[in-house]
Amino acid sequence: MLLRTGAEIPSSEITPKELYEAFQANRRSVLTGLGAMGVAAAAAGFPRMAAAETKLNNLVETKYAVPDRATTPEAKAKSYNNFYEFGEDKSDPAKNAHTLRTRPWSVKVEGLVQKPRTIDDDTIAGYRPMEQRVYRFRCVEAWSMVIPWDGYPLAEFIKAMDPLPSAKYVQFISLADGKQELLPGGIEWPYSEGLRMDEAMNPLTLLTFGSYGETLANQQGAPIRVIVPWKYGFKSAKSIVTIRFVDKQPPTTWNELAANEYGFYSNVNPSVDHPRWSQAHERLLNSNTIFPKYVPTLMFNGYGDQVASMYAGMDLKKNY
Ligand SMILES: Nc1nc2c(c(=O)[nH]1)N[C@H]1C(S)=C(S)[C@@H](COP(=O)(O)O)O[C@H]1N2
Ligand SMILES: [Mo]
Repeated sequence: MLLRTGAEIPSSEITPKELYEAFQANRRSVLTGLGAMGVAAAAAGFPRMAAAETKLNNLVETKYAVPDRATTPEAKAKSYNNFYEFGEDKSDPAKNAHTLRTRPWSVKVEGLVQKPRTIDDDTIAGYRPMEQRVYRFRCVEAWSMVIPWDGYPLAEFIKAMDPLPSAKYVQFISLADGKQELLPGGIEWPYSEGLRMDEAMNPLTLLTFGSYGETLANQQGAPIRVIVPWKYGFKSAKSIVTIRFVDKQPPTTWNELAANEYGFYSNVNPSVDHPRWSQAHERLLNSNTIFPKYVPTLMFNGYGDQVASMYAGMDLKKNY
């Protein structure tokens, strides 16, 4: 019915105006992408209309809150970032990432998958209604933020992509076109990360398009990233251009750079210290006070109930 154009029933009469406009703006990409299913999802809650940090509509609240900690102020979350493509200081990405062109954007889905394809980010975003999830996001340098991330479970997208049974891992590759970024030396670009298939399919793993109810800021990895809340921050690749299904553990940027410091799994684990610092405590970046507040770090970042079973029988000191 939504597809009916022309005289008989203007779509504007059967959908809220805002949704109608978003729908019109995105219809072409939706139609060429996932077909009728995508259109249905778009009607259910089309998430974005324009570039840079526009409001997301029809967010669904989920149960993944972190009730014991205050939400990090939005300004902090968007000015204290790691995005090495745009510089090495925490303040660099917010200053430098304006050169990132997030539109148009497309993601290649390739490797061990029924039908390799290239999909634009609007189509991917419109595929399911967005959920807002408040996560305790934990960086490896022993600090944490509590950020409401907006997206939907990566599992939903993976199922739709129909990977082959031989696909055991998912690799995420970030943009590095050499013109939009600074790409400092010492790191082999593009940034690459990966998850085991069961980790990628865990309902906590979020395909992320926004935070605080808005589309992602460039420095947060716009327009599309993942959030893996029970792992250290570097597992959550930003500005993804390729999602590749593979049969072997894929190479990952930090592991290649310093394997003794950064493992493939990188589950938050207070009993495994980083060679250069303890990981037993974390500094809360959830207030703007000048006195840092430290709290004990929780195994799996507090998400053990949802994820611990995936590592049953594994030595997490060896598989750090
Ligand atoms: N492409 C890319 N993704 C990346 C990084 C990066 O440098 N490049 N840094 C990682 C690290 S170390 C962290 S802690 C988080 C930071 O995410 P945030 O800036 O949104 O808090 O992004 C991760 N994803
Ligand atoms: Mo990090």
